[in-house]
Amino acid sequence: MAFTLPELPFAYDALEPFYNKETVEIHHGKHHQAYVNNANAALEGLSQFDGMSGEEILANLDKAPEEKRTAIRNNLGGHVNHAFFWNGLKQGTTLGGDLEAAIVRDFGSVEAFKEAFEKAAATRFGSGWAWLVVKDGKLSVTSTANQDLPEGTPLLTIDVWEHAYYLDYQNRRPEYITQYWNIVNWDKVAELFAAA
Ligand code: MN3
Repeated sequence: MAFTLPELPFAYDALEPFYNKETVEIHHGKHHQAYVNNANAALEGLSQFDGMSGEEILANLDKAPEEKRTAIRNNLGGHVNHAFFWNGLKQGTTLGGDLEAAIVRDFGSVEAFKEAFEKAAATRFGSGWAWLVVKDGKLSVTSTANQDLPEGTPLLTIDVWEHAYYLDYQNRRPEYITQYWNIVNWDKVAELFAAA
């Protein structure tokens, strides 16, 4: 078994001017590809994971030899998180319907949700991800370090590794986070919420 780099669900320049072509090309073609390659190398010969999804393998890391676990967690986690991230990006969608109602119910307002998400993304020290997740029907915001996955079912994520924004925003992570709202694929988030 081997994981492969998924094709992007949009053209490399589809997120401009908020997320530019060169950033997407390097982020997908170099960074994400490296996670795929390194995950495959770490998993080589581990037939106990045959047929499992990336998420399933990560949930069963104790079945891997101890010396392989860190490499699998970091690199397979990197692959799973980036695949999820790309699927959540698109320009021109809007938040509405049951998802908006649930956000208002659980955060008080859409603005309060956005503030909580931006804060989680801005205050994640070093490299990691901020998330909107649903667990037992309730929405919440969280963040994870490195390439760790969140608890609960992820609906939306932002990559706050420096490689995700440095070409476009240099050290200005808060500006990248604010601009991110222009490229959230709310249709995908609503679809994931309905399925959860
Ligand atoms: Mn990244």
